[in-house]
Amino acid sequence: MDNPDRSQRTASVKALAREMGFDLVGISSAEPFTERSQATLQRVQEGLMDGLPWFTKERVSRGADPRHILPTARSIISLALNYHTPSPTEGSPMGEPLGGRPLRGWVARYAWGEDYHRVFQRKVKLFLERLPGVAGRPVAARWYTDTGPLLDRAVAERAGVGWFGKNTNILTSIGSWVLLAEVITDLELEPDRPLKKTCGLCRACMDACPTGAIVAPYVLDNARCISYQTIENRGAIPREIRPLMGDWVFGCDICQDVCPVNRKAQLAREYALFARDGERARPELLGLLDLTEAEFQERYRNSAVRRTRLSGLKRNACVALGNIGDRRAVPSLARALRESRESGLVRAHAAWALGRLGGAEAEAALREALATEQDEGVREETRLALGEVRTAAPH
Ligand code: B12
Ligand code: SF4
Ligand code: SF4
Repeated sequence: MDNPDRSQRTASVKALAREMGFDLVGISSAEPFTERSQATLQRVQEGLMDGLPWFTKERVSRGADPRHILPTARSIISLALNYHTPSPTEGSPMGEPLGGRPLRGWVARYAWGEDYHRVFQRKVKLFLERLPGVAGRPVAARWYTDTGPLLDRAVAERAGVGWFGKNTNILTSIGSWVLLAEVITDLELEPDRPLKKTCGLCRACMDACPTGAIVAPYVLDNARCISYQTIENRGAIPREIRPLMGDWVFGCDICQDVCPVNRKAQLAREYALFARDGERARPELLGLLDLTEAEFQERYRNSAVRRTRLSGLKRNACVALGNIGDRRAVPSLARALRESRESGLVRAHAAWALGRLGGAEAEAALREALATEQDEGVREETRLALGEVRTAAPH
């Protein structure tokens, strides 16, 4: 039977969430997420989450039951924030005109503006300050976005915010360009029903993924995903993955770009998530190779891009330059191979890119490096690159 108090309270909580600027809001019960947690534990067991040492079975088990986190939990408020901001290549007023000249990479859309963790933090803080007023009593609450033990997507699914796509993202009525957060509370709220939508026969994302990371519908092999390799991997990118990465230097949006659900995706309203300039979305790659630590810290001060660190970003820029295949990059890559003393990771990937680009100048740089390089890993990459440099087609 309907409970008018509960209905009224739920409507007020949802209205408050919308007032705070959240694009979608739904309510889930605080019952354990048994099915989705078991699927996740199985993925961990099968090695599909390998490379994420913090993503442990204990973490999944803790997140499986919201009452492990808040013993008095009754409901979870699932919140979504639209980050479908215009691409600078689509004529955004903020985007500089992108001619064919500079060599540029791509940053995934979610990282174009201010770090979304910070944006959520500001908004949820206000929401929590006003929640007791709406509820008519003090409220016990814990909230997370991304970094908590809860499965953000499983919460959104149960709260009817969206449904799982085969690319494992949550798709919604306004597109899949949404970031998720949730507030676990001791408030009794009226749960929403999960949506009945599915991908149907579509498999566009699976066919478009360049690395074959979506190994089956709803199953991602983390280690094959460009997003993992460019953001989370702290070491060398496997040689067989590098040529498949195109010009992505932070994250990857291909499986969302091709998704038909996004053809009608609404544009974001949250200004903090917009790219301040074209460089945020399409950084100039030779410039990235020359960044100092201080410049990196300054430029990405409030950005999610910091997560990959300077050496990771330079590593990714080397791979992108190797894939773009324009020999104007050779002098900068040669300099990175010679002068990136602090990072064997950058030198190794610069060697790889030089091998891909080929030509006399690239070969000379590789030979010079082999004569002086001390790090055995970099020496091996340099030797392999020299083997390729002779066969690389001129551009
Ligand atoms: C680890 C992680 C990653 C890893 C691993 C991805 C992965 N497989 O989970 C890496 C670094 C690769 C990654 C990449 C990205 N991520 Co991420 N990531 C996470 C994190 C921290 C945990 C995800 C998790 O629990 N994975 C465990 C696996 C097993 O879950 P899963 O793949 O979703 O599998 C589920 C479904 O398959 C479902 N399922 C299983 N069988 C079946 C069968 C059917 C029929 C159905 C319907 C469903 C279903 O159950 C599983 C468990 O819930 C979450 C934040 C959080 N705390 O939840 C963000 C999160 C998932 N990431 C997010 C984003 C934005 C991204 C990227 C788009 C970023 C980018 N542009 O580069 C990519 C997308 C890649 C992709 N195709 O998924 C958002 C997703 C928002 C959304 N709309 O879905 C989240 C929720 C962060 C946030 N708070 O907004 N991510
Ligand atoms: S983010 Fe890119 S690499 Fe990862 S599954 Fe999607 S298309 Fe594949
Ligand atoms: S591209 Fe097709 S299969 Fe993949 S998530 Fe979108 S609708 Fe589903």
